[in-house]
Amino acid sequence: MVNAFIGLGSNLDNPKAHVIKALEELEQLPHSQLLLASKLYLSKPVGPQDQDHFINAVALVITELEPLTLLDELQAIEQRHQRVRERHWGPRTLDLDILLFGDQTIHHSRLTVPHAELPNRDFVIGPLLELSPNLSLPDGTQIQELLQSCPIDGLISIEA
Ligand code: ROI
Repeated sequence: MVNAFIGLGSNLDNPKAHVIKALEELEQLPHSQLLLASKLYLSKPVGPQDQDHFINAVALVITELEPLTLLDELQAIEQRHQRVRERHWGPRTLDLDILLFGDQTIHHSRLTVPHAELPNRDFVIGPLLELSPNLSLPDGTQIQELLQSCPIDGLISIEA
């Protein structure tokens, strides 16, 4: 059994509803249990600025699935949300990212863990710290330390 942190994000078609529904779908993952879900956060878009703010959250799942099987399951959930990706770093109905998979480092054509952008994204670091203030990356970096190079900027926790 491995603890996996999963990032959720949406900025299209009632983003809050997409994220809440996705959290419910994470509860149904096979051979897995949803342990914790962060609050929902309103965040400024990273990438092109001519798009709406995002709703972001992070979930902690304990799973028996292999990382690529978990990825398949997450992509199936994205598909059910009719994920559209019109342009690189553009708006999306639902993004589900494996941020951390236990203390594993994974370099695969389909999957990089820890998520390559984790250290640069306050909308991931904030909810991770909410769920697990003493969390560290496989290389030993404390998530707390990431705030020095990636301060929280305009991340607002909202009522679900
Ligand atoms: N920006 C924010 N704030 N939240 C996201 O989830 C998010 N996801 C993305 C891009 C387009 C890079 N920007 C984002 O994929």
